[in-house]
Amino acid sequence: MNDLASIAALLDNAAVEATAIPQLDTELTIDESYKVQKLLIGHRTRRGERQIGIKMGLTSKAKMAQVNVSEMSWGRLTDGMLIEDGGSLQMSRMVHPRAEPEIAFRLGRSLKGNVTAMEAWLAIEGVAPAIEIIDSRYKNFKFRASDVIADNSSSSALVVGPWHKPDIDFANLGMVLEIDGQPLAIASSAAILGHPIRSLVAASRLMALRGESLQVGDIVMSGGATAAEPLKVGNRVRVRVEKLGSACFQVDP
Ligand code: OOG
Ligand code: MG
Repeated sequence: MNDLASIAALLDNAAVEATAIPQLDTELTIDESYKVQKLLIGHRTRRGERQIGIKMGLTSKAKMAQVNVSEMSWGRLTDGMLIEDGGSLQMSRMVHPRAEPEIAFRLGRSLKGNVTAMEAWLAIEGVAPAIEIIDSRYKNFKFRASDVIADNSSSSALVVGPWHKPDIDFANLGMVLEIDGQPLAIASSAAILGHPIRSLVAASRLMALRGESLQVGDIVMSGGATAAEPLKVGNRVRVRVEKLGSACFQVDP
């Protein structure tokens, strides 16, 4: 199947029905994959969701190794994906969700194309500890770079903790992902491309390749610092980030 609109409809349906589909049978080009992603988000916006920013994918070695894909990518976030800090994720709406510890940025200025790390830093209005819940629509999280980009880079939900001014040095902060009080994944924010600011620089550059840019107020998730952990009903999930505090949610049926 290479009709991009049908692939988008298939992926949207898999997300709505919370049922996994096999990896796409044809390998799309990266350009086609981002076109599918855009069509896919169109299904969500027609249902009343609003885009609130983007998430970067595969910005750490641990993440690349876990899914065996080493091409950095991005996906779109909507208000329908937001879970309030301390809130709940509904398992019945998920296929096989996993949580990963991230650093989130909120922009006070727009960013477009190739920018320096300093320009990216000056655009940040807030930095926060965050958890991304990814939920690949593909069976067993098995995908190529093109498949996962078409599937909106596995975007499913996000929880953002307290916002801080960007004058906190976030280059090398300890990050812990806890499930039911157990620290399961531990890393430094430096695991994100050596410095999380590079993820924001890359976001601006990669979006420009698709004719898009970051707007004032956008949230950018910088990517998981560790491998993602699978979730079960009843789990209480928390990320703690040195100096930035924590964010948490629980998994309801
Ligand atoms: C792809 C999405 C990767 C991240 O933070 O690296 C991602 C996946 O692992 O399913 O969200
Ligand atoms: Mg992520």
